[in-house]
Amino acid sequence: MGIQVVRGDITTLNVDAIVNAANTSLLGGGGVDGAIHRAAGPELLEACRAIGGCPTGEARITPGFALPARWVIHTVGPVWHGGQGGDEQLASCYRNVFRLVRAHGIRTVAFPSISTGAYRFPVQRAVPIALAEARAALVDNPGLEQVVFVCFDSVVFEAYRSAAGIS
Ligand code: AR6
Repeated sequence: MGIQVVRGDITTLNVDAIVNAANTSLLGGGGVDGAIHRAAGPELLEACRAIGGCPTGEARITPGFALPARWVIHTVGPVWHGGQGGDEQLASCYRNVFRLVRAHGIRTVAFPSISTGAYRFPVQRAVPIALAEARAALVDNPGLEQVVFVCFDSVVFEAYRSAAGIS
């Protein structure tokens, strides 16, 4: 229940929804986006093509197809350019994902570390934003049971664990 921090590959998780760190085309890419498309199969690309893209800070939902997760929620994080501008866009990603979570009655959702890979958003800056939005969503949405942060590498894992107060 509540917030969980795990290390691993998000495509293997048995949750209602996994979140994809996509780009504005929604047509796939590297990193977690590539892994999710490979694991979900070609129908995911077709579903994304039909949506026709997603602006930075927004989110869109598709089925999970061959994934264990029933849904994929695609969001587009900001590219890091320095300064404060990206913080609000990153928070907006999480808020828009949680809006879809509520609308679809999703009880368990897993996130990758949005924007902190290819988009170079500093992990130490991204983690408190992610945790604050997750805590707010758990308070606001009684149907939401579990928010899992899935960390692919040890730097991200340690950043989440220390910020979440997990030893
Ligand atoms: N499970 C969980 N986390 C993963 C996995 C996985 N299978 N694979 C990578 N990560 P990134 P971004 C971690 O670059 O920074 C794509 O090309 C990774 O270690 O995937 O939002 C899109 O199409 C890092 O901690 O996403 C966009 O063009 C985190 O996921 C662009 O990259 C995010 O890294 C988006 O860049």
